[in-house]
Amino acid sequence: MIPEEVTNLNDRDQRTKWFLEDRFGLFIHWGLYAIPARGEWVRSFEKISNQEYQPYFEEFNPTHYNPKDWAKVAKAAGQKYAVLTTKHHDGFCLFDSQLTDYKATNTLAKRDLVKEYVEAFREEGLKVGFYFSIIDWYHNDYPAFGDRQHPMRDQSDFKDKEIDFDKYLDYMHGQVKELLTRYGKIDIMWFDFSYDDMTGEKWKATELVKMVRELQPDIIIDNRLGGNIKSAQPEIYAGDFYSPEQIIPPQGILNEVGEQVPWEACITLNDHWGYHAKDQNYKSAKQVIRTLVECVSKNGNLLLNVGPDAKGIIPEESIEILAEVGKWMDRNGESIYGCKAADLPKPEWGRYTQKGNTLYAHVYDRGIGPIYFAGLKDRIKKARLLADGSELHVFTPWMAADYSDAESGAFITLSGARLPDEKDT
Ligand code: JFZ
Repeated sequence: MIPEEVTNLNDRDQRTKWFLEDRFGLFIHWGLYAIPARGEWVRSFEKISNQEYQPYFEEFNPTHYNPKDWAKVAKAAGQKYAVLTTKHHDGFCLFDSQLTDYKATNTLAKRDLVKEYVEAFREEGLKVGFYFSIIDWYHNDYPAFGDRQHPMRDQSDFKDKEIDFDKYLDYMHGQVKELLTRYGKIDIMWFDFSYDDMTGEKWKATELVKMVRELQPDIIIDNRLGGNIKSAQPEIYAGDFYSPEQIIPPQGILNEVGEQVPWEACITLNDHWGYHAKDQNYKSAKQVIRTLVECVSKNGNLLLNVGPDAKGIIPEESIEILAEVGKWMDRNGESIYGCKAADLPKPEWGRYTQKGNTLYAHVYDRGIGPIYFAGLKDRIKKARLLADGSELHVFTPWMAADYSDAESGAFITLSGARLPDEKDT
């Protein structure tokens, strides 16, 4: 019998099955902060008071918001799910919450932007996730951060103020209930985030997660409510997947008894989550593809971020990168979807992913041609170039006995194959 307050890992395996097959999703950071255009932390970093932030609320008017376009971009990139910031740390709600006036409905947008997002992405056949900040710089009963280098909000908003944190928790739980009752089936709940002693039961996390599971039995939840997802008996609020940020865990994620923990790396395309007008430090499509391959080669997912601008448009640079990634996915997606780590050491020339008996070799360093497959002598039935299905020659050189591990290895020759230019792959 598994105690009620502990995650049943078999249930978690069931819940995360689709997620670990889909492998690639779109993260969308969008809110009032798109107007100052210096990233979603601008309020905190620049110590902007509620009053000084207010004009952004008053002018917010995303005339070009058309989530059908976003969904098409994601779909063409080969992404299978998306996660949208329904509320970020600044407290502004893209949805029509009945618990606050600080919401899109009361801006010039005059409507529930989350609803349109859900409908558009569903229509393209993508799974739908909600990012929801448990930190709230706007709510009167949310505590200030103390003397941090980056205070969560301007301390002047707080002078001599008593807060009633339970009131905030009611509000926060109430909004989660709204999000999970009004938009049909929701696939991912992405809470963000616990810090210091603000973690776990401080959020009444057991109660919160029980409600979430009651409302959406199949939903998967990230690990940012706290708890220890790597425990052999994780708290029920420890979540279904680990959420490394801007890094790829070098060995994937195992729990303390050596079992795989589902994980998803979230990564920005430039150096900000929210729209930043001047940040041009974009990753190339090639880097993104390699990042995705690396995640899958370590049993993880990639949630790749875009930050639409104040009009609701995804930056052109991001769209171009995603389109390029999509071209690769179109021919090579088979080596991503439903794939996992191979039970072989990482090869010198690149990475492996694997699905059943099929091994996918992602070759980054072609050397002079023949690629060596350690340990696979007599185990390779045939070899094909995934991009065009053409035949590749498998061989063991006649002087194989001269190589130290020649007994166990095989070569596949790439000469004659129609390969992309090496600098593009
Ligand atoms: C959080 C947010 O603050 C950020 O704006 C963005 O939404 C990102 C996806 O998530 O950033 C974090 C959260 C947690 C840690 C670091 C950055 N952490 O625990 O180290």
